[in-house]
Order: sequence, then C-alpha cells, then structure tokens
Amino acid sequence: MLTASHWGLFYAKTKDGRLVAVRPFEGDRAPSPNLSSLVEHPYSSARIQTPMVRRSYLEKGSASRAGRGADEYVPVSWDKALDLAAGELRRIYETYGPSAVWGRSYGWKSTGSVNNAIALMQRLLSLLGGWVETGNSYSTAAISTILPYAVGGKLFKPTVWPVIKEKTERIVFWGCDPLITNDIDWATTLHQGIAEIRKLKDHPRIRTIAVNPLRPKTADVVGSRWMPVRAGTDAALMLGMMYVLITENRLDRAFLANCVTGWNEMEAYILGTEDGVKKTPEWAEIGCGVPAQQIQSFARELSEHRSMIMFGWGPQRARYGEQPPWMAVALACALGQIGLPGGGIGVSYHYESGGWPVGKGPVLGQIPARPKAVWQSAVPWKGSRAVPVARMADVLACPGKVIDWNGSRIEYPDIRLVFWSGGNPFAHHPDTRALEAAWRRPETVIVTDAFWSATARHADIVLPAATTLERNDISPIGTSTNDGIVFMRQVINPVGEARSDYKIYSELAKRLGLGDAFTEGLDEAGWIQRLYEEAAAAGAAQNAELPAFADFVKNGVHLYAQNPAETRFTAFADFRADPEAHPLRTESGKIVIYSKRIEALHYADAPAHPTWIPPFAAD
Ligand SMILES: Nc1nc2c(c(=O)[nH]1)N[C@H]1C(S)=C(S)[C@@H](COP(=O)(O)OP(=O)(O)OC[C@H]3O[C@@H](n4cnc5c(=O)[nH]c(N)nc54)[C@H](O)[C@@H]3O)O[C@H]1N2
Ligand SMILES: Nc1nc2c(c(=O)[nH]1)N[C@H]1C(S)=C(S)[C@@H](COP(=O)(O)OP(=O)(O)OC[C@H]3O[C@@H](n4cnc5c(=O)[nH]c(N)nc54)[C@H](O)[C@@H]3O)O[C@H]1N2
Ligand SMILES: [Mo]
Repeated sequence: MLTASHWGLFYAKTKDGRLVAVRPFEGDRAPSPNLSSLVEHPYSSARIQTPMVRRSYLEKGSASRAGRGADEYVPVSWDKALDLAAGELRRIYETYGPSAVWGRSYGWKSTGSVNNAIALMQRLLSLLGGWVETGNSYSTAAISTILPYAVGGKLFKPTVWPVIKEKTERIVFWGCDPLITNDIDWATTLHQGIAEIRKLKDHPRIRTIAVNPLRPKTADVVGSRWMPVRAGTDAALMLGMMYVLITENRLDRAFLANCVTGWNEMEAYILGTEDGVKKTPEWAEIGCGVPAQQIQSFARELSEHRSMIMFGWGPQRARYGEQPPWMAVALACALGQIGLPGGGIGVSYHYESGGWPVGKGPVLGQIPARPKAVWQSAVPWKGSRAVPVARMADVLACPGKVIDWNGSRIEYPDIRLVFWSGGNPFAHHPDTRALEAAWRRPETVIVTDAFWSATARHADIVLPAATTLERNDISPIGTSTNDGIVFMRQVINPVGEARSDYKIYSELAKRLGLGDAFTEGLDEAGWIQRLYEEAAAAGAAQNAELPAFADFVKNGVHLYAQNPAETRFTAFADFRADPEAHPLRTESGKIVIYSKRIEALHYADAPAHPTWIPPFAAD
C-alpha cells in the first residue's frame, strides 16, 4: 500500500493487521534513512492509548492548574473527554471571547491535507469566532522580516539547479547543511534537492565551501572545504570580505548604481568613515576567528568565479538574526553576480528541494482552516489581533504588555484557553522553564497528539490522535516544487482508542452545535475527493489535466510533467536586465542596503544598514 510521510512516499507491508515493513517509492531520488523507523512508530510505548484527563483537573477544574506537568493522568471515555473539552470551549468563548484563545498550534503535525491537525483545530475555532493570530515562525523569523526590506519578498525563489549545474563555479553552503535538512518536507518529497547536492561531489567544475561553526555532513559527503566561523559572527566575516572587494577594486560599480540603493552608506561603514573602524580582514579575524589571509583569499576566489551563496537559516535563528542574511545580500551585491545565471544568493536550497524546477500542475489545497464564524461573541476583543509567535510564553505570562513589533505597537491579549494539535511547544519554544511557568496561567489546556509529547504531559485534557498510517488522506508532493499528488492509503487500524483528528474535531463540533458547519456534510473520504476535484478543476483551467478520481485512487499517485520555462529560471534576471521595468517591491524598487524605513523605526537593535553587532553585546 502506497502512502506518504514528511520523509517521502513509501509502500507499507502488513501481516495480520500489523505493519511489518516499508519500502521507498521508486520515484524517490534519495530515499530517507529515517523511513525504516516508521515500522516501529505506531507501536511506540509513548502512544497515547485512550483519552486522558489530569487527575486534579478532573476534581477541581482550572483551580488545579499549578499541577500541570506534575499530576498523573486518569483514563476516561471518549464521551467524557469530548464533553469536558466542548464544555470548556463553550465557557471560555462565552465568558472571555475569542481573544482569550491561543489557537496557533504551531507544529509539524503529519502529512495529509484532510487530517491536518492544525487546520482542523483552527477550523473549529474559526466557527467559534476566531483566536489570536500570530506572525513569523520559529523557522525564519529574522530572515523573513528583513528580506522584504532588502529585496521586496520573503524567501524568494532561487535560481534552479539545471542553471547552477551549467554555470556555477563556486557554491558556498553558508550556515546550512542541506543533505540533512532536505530530508523532510512539510508535505512529502521526492528528495530531488539531496540527489542534486550529492552529484556535486563529482562535478568537473563546481567547488564547494561550507561556512559553519560545525563541520556539516554535506561538506563530508560532497567534499567541501570547511571554513569554521564562530557562531553568531558571520556578519564580521562578510564585512572583512567586502573590505577586500572594495579596496581591490573588484566591485561591479554599474550593477551597484543600477540595482542597489544605499551602497554608499554601506561602503562608508566598511571603510570606517562612518564609525572610524576599518572593517579589514584583520579586524574581522578578531570577531569571527577566520584567519585574515583566508578571508582575503575567499573574497578573491568568489569574485573571480561564478559564485552562488546558498544561505541557510541557522545564522538567523539568533539574537540580531536580521544581520547575517542582510549582510549576505550586501556581500552578494559586492560580488555583483545577482541576476546572472548561476551567481548571486539563494536562501532555500537547503529546504524542501528548493531550486528544483516547479512542476506543471495544480496545487492541491487543504481543508479550509478559516471558515466564516458562526458564533458571534458578545465580549469585546481585548489586545491585539496578532502577536509574534515566538513570544508565546511571554503572551501567556503577561496579558496587557505592550511591545514593538516591526513598526507597530501591539498589546498582548489575555489568554485563558490553550488548544494544541500536532505541535510540541515544550520542545520547540526557547526557554522551557519560562514556558513552564507561563503555561500554568491559562485556565484550560487541551492537546491532541498521537504520543505523550512533553506538551501532552502538560495538558489538562489529552485526546489520542491516529497516526497517518491509521487513516486515509491525500497530499501534495513537494511543497516548494509541486511534483504531484499522492493518495495516502490507510495501512493499519488505529492503535488503542486513537481516532483521526477529523473524527475528533467533527465530534467536538457536533457537541457545540456546529457539526454541519464543520463537516459540510462530508466524511474524510468525501473531503479527500472534494480536494482532488477542486485541484482537477484548477488543472483543467491551466492545461494540466488530472486523471479521474477513481483512477487516481487506484494508481495511488499522480506526478506532474516538468514545466520547460521553470528549468531555466534565474532569480533576479529580469530585474538586473532592466530594473526600471521590473522593480522589486522595496522602498526604492531596488535592492536596499540602507533602509530609510528601518531608520525611521529608531530601533536600537535594528540599524539602517547591515551591521556587525557582537553576540550578547546588550548583556
Ligand atoms: N532549540 C531549538 N528549538 C527549535 C528549533 C531549533 O533548531 N532549536 N527549530 C524550530 C523550528 S524551525 C521548528 S519548525 C519547530 C518544530 O517544532 P514542532 O513542529 O512543534 O516539532 P514536532 O516534534 O514536529 O511536533 C509535532 C507534534 O505533532 C504530533 N503529531 C504528528 N502527527 C500528528 C497527527 O496526525 N495528529 C496530531 N494531533 N498530532 C500529530 C507529533 O507527535 C509531535 O508531538 O521547532 C523550533 N524550535
Ligand atoms: N532532517 C531534518 N530536516 C529538517 C528538519 C528536521 O527537524 N530534521 N526541520 C526542517 C525545518 S522545520 C526547518 S525550519 C529547516 C531548518 O533549516 P536550517 O535553519 O538551515 O537548519 P539548522 O540545522 O537549524 O541550521 C543550519 C546550519 O547552521 C549552522 N549554524 C548555526 N549557527 C550558525 C552561525 O552563527 N553561523 C553559521 N555560518 N552557521 C551556523 C548549524 O551548524 C547548521 O549546520 O530544516 C528543515 N529540515
Ligand atoms: Mo521550521
């Protein structure tokens, strides 16, 4: 039976109703070593077998919240657990309104567009009137905030691998380890990115360099030169490189004049006329630990060859995380190859096979998470509508607090109910102790998960979810690459009393009088077919016919053809050729290295041009 996971498509073999073996899909270009673990996954001793309620919550309700994380759990029937959860949802929405509900439910859930645990939970909360929305992510908070100022978009589409293979001479794996991180996809994957990167090992022309405090696996496999840099100091290294490019007259002045605004201010900063400090390679060495001579020869090497900086997200997941990616854009401007085939910078080669040409076909949708509200709250909204996601613990702890957020001032709402499905904040949120303290403030915490995650162990009501192997579903293949659609066939019966998220949320909706609004009269099979038919209609309109639904289900998978135009894509090529005709969506229409918009914010920790700020300078 063919199905799919974050680690790729695979065939599952069962014996006497038990999963006994998995085999990767033949179209997978670099099957994941992690696939084989899926045989043990559903039978883990950490499975939640039945609905559970924290003992003192059962006795004293929210007055017992100090016991979260310490109390034992009592098994209860599904009816009892769902009645409790529905009752709390009703009470919180009626007493405090939707601004008291934390419904972001950040997390990677499992593959599947109907049983998307987060979408289903939010679908129910939307019908109840909404919840506090969030901005940013744990993945790319700093880079996705700064790039719109710098290049007018977030994680812009990179130059494709066929162009790289033809033109590029140097690839820098800067703060990334793509052979590791391309292993998974938000939906599922054919692993083209890993296959392309592995092939670099034997490429006759392309040499690779890894800039990383740790020696990445990619460097070992591909044979990259490793340039260790102190963590958090990439900006200093890049400044030293730009000093070399400027003083050795290696800049493409015409490109800088046509395509960049703010370069003069940047150059003044690098040469020391702004702050009296020349950002020489010797100066950079003190900050970043790379010997000055290496900084010099690295800058020369990149400028003398067609060079692509493949920038990862490790360097930006830190304090002052805006600076390394913005500095990398500045460095790419100084190298002058942005918009040339195989040159410049890309920020998603390490993720979801970024750089693989996008397939020709419709994008399969998911069950809608934001239907129109049915309940209208009489309680006025308190605080801001949205907050930065990584402030979650702070929001729980400090209702009413006012903070600055990328040009706006926001006020934290007063959260009374936390509902989480398909995520594990006790693993993913920074400063777990602060989270644990804040987590005791809301009146009720409900979690659905298949496993006793750390978060499930800090919940009041725990609802056991089925894994992907225990229900039918459908999924797009390749979130960034749009390679096709796969039918995810149920392989085994749910373990214990687990139920699919779709069943869990349909039942909760029914108890709140929202059953029909939630299901729209469809069961899981009905939604799978609806999503497919919607994609088929979109496909017909763009000259990419899908097979009939019955044929698709029988076959299990439908892969899209390549789109020839996509195989020649070079990022920023149009812009470089004619910046007036193809302006970027930035304040100047060009690449912004000195931002008047950022200057106008007057943030002490966000200067108007990329700047070296030593780690923990503020402490
Ligand atoms: N220290 C540190 N922290 C980090 C990061 C880091 O690099 N270092 N990285 C950050 C990043 S980029 C991210 S994206 C986050 C990731 O953080 P998360 O996405 O929260 O991490 P996961 O472990 O994938 O959590 C998914 C949860 O969903 C559950 N689940 C799976 N399938 C289903 C299902 O069908 N139904 C239900 N109800 N539950 C299901 C799983 O059992 C698991 O508990 O972590 C962030 N935090
Ligand atoms: N196998 C696997 N793949 C994944 C995930 C997973 O959990 N497992 N998670 C997925 C998700 S949700 C995301 S957001 C992406 C994350 O993708 P990334 O953020 O790119 O991955 P990380 O491993 O956090 O960091 C990449 C590299 O940055 C390096 N690094 C850290 N600090 C610095 C620094 O200051 N300077 C430099 N130069 N390098 C530094 C690290 O050593 C690491 O090798 O990965 C995705 N892919
Ligand atoms: Mo992430």
